[in-house]
Amino acid sequence: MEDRVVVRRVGASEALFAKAKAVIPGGVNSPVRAYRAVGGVPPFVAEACGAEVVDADGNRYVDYVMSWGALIAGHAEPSVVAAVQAAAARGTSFGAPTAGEVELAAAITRAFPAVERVRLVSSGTEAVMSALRVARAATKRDVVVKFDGHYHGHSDAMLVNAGSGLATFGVPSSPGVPAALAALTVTLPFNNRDALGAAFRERGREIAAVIVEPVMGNMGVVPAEPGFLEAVRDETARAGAILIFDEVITGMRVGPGGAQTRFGVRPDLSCLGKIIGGGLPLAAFGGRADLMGLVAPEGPVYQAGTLSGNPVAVAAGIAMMKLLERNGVYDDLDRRAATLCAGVLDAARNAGIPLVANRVGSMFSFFFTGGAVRSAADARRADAARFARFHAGMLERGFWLAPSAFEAWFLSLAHTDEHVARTVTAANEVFRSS
Ligand code: KE4
Repeated sequence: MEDRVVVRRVGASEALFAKAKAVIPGGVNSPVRAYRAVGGVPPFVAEACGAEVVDADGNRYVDYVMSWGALIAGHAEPSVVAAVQAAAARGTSFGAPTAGEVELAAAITRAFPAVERVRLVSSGTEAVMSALRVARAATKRDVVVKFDGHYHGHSDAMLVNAGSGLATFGVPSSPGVPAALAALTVTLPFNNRDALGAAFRERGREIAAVIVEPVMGNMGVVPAEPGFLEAVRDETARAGAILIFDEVITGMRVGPGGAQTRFGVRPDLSCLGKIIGGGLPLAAFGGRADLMGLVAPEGPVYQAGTLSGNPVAVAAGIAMMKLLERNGVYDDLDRRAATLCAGVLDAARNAGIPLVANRVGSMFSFFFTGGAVRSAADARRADAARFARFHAGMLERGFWLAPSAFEAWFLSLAHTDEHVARTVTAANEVFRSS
């Protein structure tokens, strides 16, 4: 079978990128979008519908980024668009409480039993920053623990790399983060119960919180090993530290109640985002009523936001949560994701290319490596150059993948069996030609 000759026009995106770089740092409003990890000019999106995006040159792609996981129902989902249009026509922001915020907060507490009360914010970063502040206030401790490769937004306390030893304090991973602040963040290897135990033996009484992506999605997908989340839960409970699940990706992605429901581990606080905002700027932090009672104006922990609970974003979130209450939604997503992963793995095996897939529900990623990927260190050993070639080949064939080996693929309810079959066929062509 001859490979299809693909000629992708890029002139409009190239011109837009040149203009953008004159007025926006790197030409983008979030770094990963600049395609620096894979090379080439980032296509500028003109529009999207369902599972497909169209770029400024008119090229059409099947989308597996789906706004970094937010669009589990697909682009421009009709009920979400209608809700947004109706809300906007009633006014776009009031800076005052609205009935919609109460409805969305109630829907979130129904979906996540550990979230007894919730505060709506505008980004995952803001949700994490606020949850950490609550945990530090509640425990009167300063040290927070995160895991290597886990990403929790760009607040200073979270832009920290591992220190020299496993349980030593961190070093800034970005200029502008004070060393004194980074020193309050301990970074541990994920899925390593020995390192976890050592950190709590050495510093347990200083630890305010452990924050974890219950399924790591920011080094590619790396699930927690069986028993690891339970071990984190036990260590934090024993030390009087707060367990924070960062479910900005996994919340409503890996099941109707997120990872905490899927895996049966109850965090003290949860951070949510992406899906619960239906693709608009909305996120949330919530959890135990006693902890959330510390949040102003009820308690002394200050947290605020001009656009928090924005009525247009809330309308999108309500429509999305209603849509995900439909029966069988997750079974379809999981089945299609499993079919896609199996097909791509078969194609790689037939081409003699070492490839590993990690998947939880409809979030998954492929690593160009022969061995298991159980940690960020394992993920870093994968062949990123080969991923970049794969990314370019798929883009040329009309498939929109995250421009980094360290991101997840996301399926949506708008992806069909035909989209999946075409994706496997394209992967087969790319593997055979690279
Ligand atoms: P935002 O501030 O970007 O809304 O959320 C930060 C965040 C928090 N927690 C987790 C687990 C996250 O994955 C994120 C953001 N995810 C990235 C993609 N992996 C957003 C994409 C980007 O940074 O452009």
